[in-house]
Amino acid sequence: MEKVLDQYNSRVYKNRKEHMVTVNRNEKNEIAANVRTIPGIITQRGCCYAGCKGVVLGPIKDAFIITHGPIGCAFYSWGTRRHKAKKEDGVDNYLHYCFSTDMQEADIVFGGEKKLKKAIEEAMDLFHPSTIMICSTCPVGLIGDDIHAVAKWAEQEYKIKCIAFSCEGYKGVSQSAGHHIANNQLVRYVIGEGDREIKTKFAVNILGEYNIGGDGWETERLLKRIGYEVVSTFTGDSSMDDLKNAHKANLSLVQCHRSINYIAELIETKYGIPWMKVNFIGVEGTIETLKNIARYFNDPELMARTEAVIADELDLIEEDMAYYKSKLKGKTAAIYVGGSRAHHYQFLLDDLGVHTILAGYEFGHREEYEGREVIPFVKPDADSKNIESITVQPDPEKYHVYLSEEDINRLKEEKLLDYYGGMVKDMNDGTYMVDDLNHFETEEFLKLLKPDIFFSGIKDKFVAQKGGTLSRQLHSYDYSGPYSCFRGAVNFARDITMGIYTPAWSYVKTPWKSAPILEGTIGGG
Ligand code: CFM
Ligand code: HCA
Repeated sequence: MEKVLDQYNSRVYKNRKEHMVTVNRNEKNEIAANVRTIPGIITQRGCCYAGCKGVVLGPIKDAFIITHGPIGCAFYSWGTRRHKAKKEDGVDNYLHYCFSTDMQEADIVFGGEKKLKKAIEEAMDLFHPSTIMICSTCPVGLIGDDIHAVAKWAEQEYKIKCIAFSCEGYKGVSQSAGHHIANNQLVRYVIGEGDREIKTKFAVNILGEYNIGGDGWETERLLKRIGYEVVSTFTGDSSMDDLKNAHKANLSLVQCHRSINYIAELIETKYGIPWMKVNFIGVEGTIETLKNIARYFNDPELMARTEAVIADELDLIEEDMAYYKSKLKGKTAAIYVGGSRAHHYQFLLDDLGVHTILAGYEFGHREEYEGREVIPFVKPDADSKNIESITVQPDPEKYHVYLSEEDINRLKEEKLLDYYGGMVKDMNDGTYMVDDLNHFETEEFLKLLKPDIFFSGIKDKFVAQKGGTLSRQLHSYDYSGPYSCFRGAVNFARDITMGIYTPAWSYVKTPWKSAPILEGTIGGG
């Protein structure tokens, strides 16, 4: 770490040092996170608009989203995230479209509301959507267009739902602010409006699952196989009608905590529906999650069905997983992604014998690294008076994590009972956590640590590969997926085995490894 930091001037050194931790599980592992990136540093982070429009709202298939602003923001958030959606009878699907007001200089000077209204008129003429969402980009906030007034006008004029999101890119320090804005509006204007009939007593919402590469479909298939009813998924392959009915579920399952914790907590406060942190990435992680959910409902038949489905799904993948593990065991990985996958994917890598030596989030908050302080308590089973599960939660009203006795004992033994939820408890001593890893640090850490694979995104993938390190995108899964649950684990294992064993790496001869970098002069005609 010092070798990387030493190359900075003293101010940057001081700042960046606080974002780096060498894991020592006997200590607190405090890390600076969710704070502003120093201007001039090439960060991988995105903006508030990306978090709101791109991440949370983007996957809702029948929401007609208008990006209000100059064309760039709409264009660069068009179709890159691979949140998939199926055609559904009677439900519009706008996912392949990209709508924008394409503001010009005159709109910036004289105001863009007229153009926004015109865009809505055009949308109504051509597509007749029942929901329009308006998302602001930076200039809209700067010139003060009142998108909320325009939304009200559209609702009256066309008798549709129109929701405005003031998610100007500059708000906050990353995508994270945009998640919050999207979550608030969905709770305020969408959830609670439906009156769908719920057929089972095991009705769940899947929150923080955006169906990247089909992950949500795989999770839903598994849950339905066991006997759960999935009321809504926020927001992968979702329709407005699904989201409107979220308050009808018995339990919310939270896959990506970072982007959706606000909705989980607000649904709990407003409708009394508890939520539980889950993880469907990794074989062991999925098994533990399925058992935890069954424990929550505390129904013997559901429990038996869970065990049976786990056994069957395992049976189907065991041979493949063993083969890939034999190819991957002992390899090392570095992971740098948004706000949850840098943790979740460590479970899947563990299943394959791959050690994670460096991990970091673009915009995770401190609790995603350090975990939350928890107060353990035993939840007695009301019916049988048996102690069925042990609940660990920092705030009994808000945070529900159901753990087995085995888990509790392990946590006790490892002196980790005081913290729950962050990635640090799942990392080994001597590995590194680096927050908001920038381009310079990426190259330096890759040179020093030489992981066999670097999981990241589009902005740094090719820099890594040109330097001879395999890189797979953990945002979009390149062109692959699903990676969730049991079958997804095999897809993932296959993809990284192919990547590591491709003969291409023997042909990568970076010039700087054999000769000094060319020097020359610029100019002179
Ligand atoms: Fe949650 Fe996500 Fe992630 Fe995220 Fe994202 Fe994404 Fe991500 Mo890219 S919601 S925090 S804002 S799991 S878009 S589907 S891959 S950075 S780790
Ligand atoms: C975003 C979206 C992103 C970007 C991925 C990447 C995604 O942050 O705005 O940088 O490769 O998953 O599509 O995180």
